[in-house]
Amino acid sequence: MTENNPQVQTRQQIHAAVASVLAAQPIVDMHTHVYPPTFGTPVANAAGAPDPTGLMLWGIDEMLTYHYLVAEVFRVVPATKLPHEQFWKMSKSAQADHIWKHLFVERSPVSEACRGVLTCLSKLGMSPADRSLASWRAWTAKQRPSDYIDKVMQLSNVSRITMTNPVFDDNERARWLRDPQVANDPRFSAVLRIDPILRDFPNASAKLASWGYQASPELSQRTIDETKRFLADWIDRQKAIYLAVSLPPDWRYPIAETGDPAARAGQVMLEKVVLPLCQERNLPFAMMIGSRLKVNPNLGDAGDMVGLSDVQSLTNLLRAFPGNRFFVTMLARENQHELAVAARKFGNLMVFGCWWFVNNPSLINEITRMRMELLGTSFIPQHSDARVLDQLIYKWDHTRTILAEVLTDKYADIAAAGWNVTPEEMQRDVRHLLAGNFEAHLKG
Ligand code: FIX
Ligand code: ZN
Repeated sequence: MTENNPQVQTRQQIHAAVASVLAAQPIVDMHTHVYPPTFGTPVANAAGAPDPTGLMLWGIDEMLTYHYLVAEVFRVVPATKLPHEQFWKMSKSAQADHIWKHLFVERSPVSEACRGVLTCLSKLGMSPADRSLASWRAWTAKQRPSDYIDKVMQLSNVSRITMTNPVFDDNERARWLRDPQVANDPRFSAVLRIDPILRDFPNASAKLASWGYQASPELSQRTIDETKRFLADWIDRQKAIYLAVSLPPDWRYPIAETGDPAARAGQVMLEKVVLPLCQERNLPFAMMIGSRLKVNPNLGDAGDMVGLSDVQSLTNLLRAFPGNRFFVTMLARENQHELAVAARKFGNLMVFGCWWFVNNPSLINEITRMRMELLGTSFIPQHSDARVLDQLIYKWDHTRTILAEVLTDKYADIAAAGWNVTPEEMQRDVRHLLAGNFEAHLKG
């Protein structure tokens, strides 16, 4: 018997309550590659002429040509049969036709990325059973991009979309410089993404110099001051809510004085520019660790790979910078347990997401259970990493389903020990997981 509920809840009762609370909780998606229409869209639509270099990707052809599916189709039709350069010369719709034919029609679409397309179509009201790209394309062309964002946010119950804004991307940077209001859309938040500063400072410093900042590959105080001024200018321009970087699996901290010069430069930038600026501006720093880029350059964005990273380097950094707040996710399944244990040691670390190659049901389930058993509700179970707007629908639908199973089991476990969680307490927990932990770690 417990004072708040005399009857031990059945698992079925718990699951029903948990699923309802999860469905009702608006999500703040902390990492996506999604953009508002003000960044242009290459997709034919009812609101205006497409912009071939536009950054807002949505609709059936963009869903089908998602880089996850490009990687998968080259397994079925290898480059020996369809050379990469020939594929890249195909139109977007021809690429989509090719992927649809080989991954959906001629083989069952059972991969997570294939299944995601089906979930999106179904939730958007287009029956996958029709198997008709033509009708889906016609429907897409009748949509207005901004209204479509509202539709997708309503279907996925995402209340806020956090962008990724790579300042070294020429297309994106030009759009910010042309129109400082380009991201002035209340549904979106900006994030200053700075990979070259930490991964390739010699070349990054040359870019800064060409943009009027007196930086050079030499790690002088002037270079440090000018790089900081550059980042501060872009934090202000973007109204960035955090800074972010993706790091290779061989990122180490600290690096010996005699270490690789480019890695040393990255370390100096981290220690003397990025983390001090984040602390001054009360901004967290997000580190996504484990991406080995372009292992197969012929595949474009699909050519990146996972590698085993070093969590001890992360704990060295957390210990050295107790005044900074960090969001961290790691790409290798094998790093997840050590990362969760690291979060038990450092309150300035907020573990987040099942990133990229671990964003699959079997691994989301495993990782989320492990994190909850080690961290309670003090972590962020997921981010979508959506590159195509529609993907918010499937990435969150699939995660909610798994989260419902995990939470139901955990609540059932404590109910068996006499602790029944009320629906109000479930709602509180789910709000922490899907919005509150992110918002609290942003503010500090
Ligand atoms: O570095 C990142 O933000 C990665 O998420 C992307 O580069 C990656 O291509 C991706 O979209 C994974 O889901
Ligand atoms: Zn990403």
